[in-house]
Amino acid sequence: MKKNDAINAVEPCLTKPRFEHTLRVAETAVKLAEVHHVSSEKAELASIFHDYCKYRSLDEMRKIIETSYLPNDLLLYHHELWHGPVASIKIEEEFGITDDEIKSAIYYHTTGRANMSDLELIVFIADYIEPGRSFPGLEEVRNMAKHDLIRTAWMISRNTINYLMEKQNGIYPDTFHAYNDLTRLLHGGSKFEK
Ligand code: DGI
Ligand code: FE
Ligand code: FE
Repeated sequence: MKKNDAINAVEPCLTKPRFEHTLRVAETAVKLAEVHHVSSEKAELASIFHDYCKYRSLDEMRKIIETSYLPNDLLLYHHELWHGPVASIKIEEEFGITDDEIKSAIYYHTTGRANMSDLELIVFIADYIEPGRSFPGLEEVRNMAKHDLIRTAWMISRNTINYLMEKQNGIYPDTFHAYNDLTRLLHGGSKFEK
């Protein structure tokens, strides 16, 4: 699917600020893809669709989770976690996007998971560091993204878990799996367990 067709498909489904966020994520992801030698076409398409289902009704998303291969345990957690997995299904159904790398970068953009591909890392990171975001500590994460995708994703995972715990929110298992896996990659298995 061409970039402009994707943008035109997504725009009517999003609010203006969310659409602008989407364009900034795509731009950020393309830059990261170039630096880290990942397909910038895939990074761009995955980013354009990453929040495609953000405003689907909860009933529609619930039904899709119940009747597709998506794991039902998503329903036990905050509905904020549903839009990525649901979008990975919808883009295939509606636009014939079957590329598993693109689909899983969209699927896991909110939580991450263990064993993330470079494309998954890039969309996960771009969503967090795009230039419209601003909060303490973000500059450090932005600078790291130019050099080290693993360390950057680890910082994001750590920040997200800290934030969720502070708010006394539930934490989806993949969010922890991402953090643990990235910690092992950074520090090695044995050290991690000490
Ligand atoms: O869709 P965006 O707003 O661009 O960003 P996103 O899809 O990364 O995340 C949406 C929210 O989901 C964000 O506030 C953090 C939250 N989140 C991430 N992991 C978890 C989570 N919320 C819960 N309850 N549990 C998680 O594991
Ligand atoms: Fe999102
Ligand atoms: Fe987003």
